[in-house]
Amino acid sequence: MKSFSLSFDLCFKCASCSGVCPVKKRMDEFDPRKIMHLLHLNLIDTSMKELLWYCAQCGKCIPVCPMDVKPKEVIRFLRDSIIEEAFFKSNPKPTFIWLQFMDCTGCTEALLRNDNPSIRQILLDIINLEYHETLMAAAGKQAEEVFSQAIEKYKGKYICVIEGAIPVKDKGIYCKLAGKSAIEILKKVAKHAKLVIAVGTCACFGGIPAAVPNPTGAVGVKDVIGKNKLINIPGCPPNPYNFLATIAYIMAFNKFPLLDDFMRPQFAYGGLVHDYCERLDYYEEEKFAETFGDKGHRKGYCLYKLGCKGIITHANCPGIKFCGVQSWPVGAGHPCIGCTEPYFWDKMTPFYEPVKT
Ligand code: FSX
Ligand code: SF4
Ligand code: F3S
Repeated sequence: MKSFSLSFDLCFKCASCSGVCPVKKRMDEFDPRKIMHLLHLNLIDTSMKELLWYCAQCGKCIPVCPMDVKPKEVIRFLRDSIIEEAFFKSNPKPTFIWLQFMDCTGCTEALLRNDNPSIRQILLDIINLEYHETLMAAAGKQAEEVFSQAIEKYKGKYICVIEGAIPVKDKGIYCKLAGKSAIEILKKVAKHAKLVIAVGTCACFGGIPAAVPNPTGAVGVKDVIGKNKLINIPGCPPNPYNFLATIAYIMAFNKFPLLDDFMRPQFAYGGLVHDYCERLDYYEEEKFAETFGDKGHRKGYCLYKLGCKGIITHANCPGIKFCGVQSWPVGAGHPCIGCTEPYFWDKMTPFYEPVKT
């Protein structure tokens, strides 16, 4: 905290940061200059703390600050401190029941690779994970017993996480566990949950299993249980940071974050990938990579002509990046394929052709 006190103390409120901030352009109440000012005055209240979640961490504020304050880092530090307190001081720990239906397990794989907190900290210090088919040792009858007992013991108190789509065609026969359809299981577990989180675009909107011609009638969680107590965290796979930041928000402020029309937390999915992208200047200068491996591609030019869908995709990938590797699809040289949007497999294809704007 000390080194950051020094940096925000230097702010003389020139508002250069607020002038370039893409989040401020979208929502006036998010104002980095004001946050630095209130910090200086030691006047950060709860509503200001909630606003910290909205910083997309794009870093556009850093080069424009004449005093080298780095508002992005100050905000990240404050937000991480609130998250840490919410996670490590919660007693009892929140209980999770995690189910997988039609999926590739990439959502779980992404969470396993999270850093800060690591999966070890998540499992041992932060949550009480009662049931997760990929992570638990139990199988068969033993697993079924654990599942039923967990629902009974934590009735009305557990958080249910759903990964993967639910096939509803032909009475749901295309995905069954222990003789029961995914539809039946989802309805039962959601009924007694205090909150349902759909992780991954498959669970949110049907994702890849729902791609045309959708032979199994795959849908997302909302189409089976409705919107009540549901939050969607899409992405294929989703960024584990957005999943954990949503849980931390609920624990810290005892309410849901604001959601958009697709039940996605606005703090994570309110802005466009394009607006936060580090290649935006090249887009505006019309400097494009024309083919993979050409001079423009090697120089890090904009990937629009290679099919990038960042212009129509809502997500915070450029700033938050993934799992401690400090990279993301465009950062690694690949166009965004729009994986956080409903029906991306149909709507965003052909993936390697420019989107019509
Ligand atoms: Fe779907 Fe999750 Fe894509 Fe895979 O399990 S969101 S196919 S990365 O991982 O459900
Ligand atoms: Fe936008 Fe994609 Fe170009 Fe980035 S690479 S500026 S997201 S079109
Ligand atoms: Fe997905 Fe595009 Fe982010 S492909 S991971 S939304 S950059």
